[in-house]
Amino acid sequence: MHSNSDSKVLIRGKENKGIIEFAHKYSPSTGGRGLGGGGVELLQNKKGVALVVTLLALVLITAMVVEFSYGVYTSTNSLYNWRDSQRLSVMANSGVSVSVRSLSDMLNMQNFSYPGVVEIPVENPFEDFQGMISVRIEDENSKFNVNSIISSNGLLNETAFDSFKRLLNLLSIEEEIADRVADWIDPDKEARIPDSEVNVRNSYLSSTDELLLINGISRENYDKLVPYITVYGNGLININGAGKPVLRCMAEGITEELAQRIIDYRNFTPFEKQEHVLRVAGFETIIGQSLMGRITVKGKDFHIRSTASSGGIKRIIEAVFDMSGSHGLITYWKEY
Ligand SMILES: [Ca+2]
Repeated sequence: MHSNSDSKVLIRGKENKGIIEFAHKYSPSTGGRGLGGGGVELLQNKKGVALVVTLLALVLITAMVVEFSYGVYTSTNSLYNWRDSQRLSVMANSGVSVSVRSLSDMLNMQNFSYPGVVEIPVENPFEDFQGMISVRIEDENSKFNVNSIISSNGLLNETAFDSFKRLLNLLSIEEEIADRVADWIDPDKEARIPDSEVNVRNSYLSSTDELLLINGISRENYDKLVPYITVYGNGLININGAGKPVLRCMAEGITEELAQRIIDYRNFTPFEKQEHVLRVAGFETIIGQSLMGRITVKGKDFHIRSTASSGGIKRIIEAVFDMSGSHGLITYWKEY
């Protein structure tokens, strides 16, 4: 499915003499490509060259500290061609660093973040490296936070719970999954449905993978659900990035057409305040009002996946950064 939503990306990067600003507009006809659904837009473009400049600068800097990390990599990668592997690791790290810096600049500069997902593949970033660095930045606030169905006092958050059930319905997944997840998270042992309190964790999910441990959640259901959910963030949904099912699950009356109007609106001009949703036709009254306090226009937690590959070897870093402070704070890190 192709999508023409979210066609603008704003990236700032540092270059020798100071901060320069890159503002790129990608139209679907000139290379922006969408994977559809869930705000999963893949933006491929020739203008990604701007990122190359930033990447190159960082790659050069990090190359200088390669020697420092030799010790670590000789022990963990002794079976590999460790030099190549280490080089890719440095590249992947550079991708993460560039992403965090760009995000930080962007978030400090403006009071909104847009779009929900950006993916920029960079081929042969510099002369001496034949390979690919691909960075994918995803706003976790563009998804539904499954942890939000249980409030911090341990009780059900009815509004969020209803949203979760609607999301499941929209994805053709049995609604009782919501009960199972609620019992998995809530501290009590009162089963909402038979066996939903058996072998449960009774605490918040630390990753979406944990859903696979819950009785009744099949791999198939998980795969359908996972693009639209998160365990990070404050439970507020970023209307500048949320995909259609996430927008729709927020309130009963949000039809496919109304959700599309939000997407069309933000494509034209991203929302700068939550109240601006009231400007979208159909949201002026009760539906729009019901969203106040439940939505945001700025992401807080961002998932970054940086892949460096060359000659059949690949290094991937997946990380989540809390960007609410002046610098990104790592809340998750995996390298493989
Ligand atoms: Ca429980």
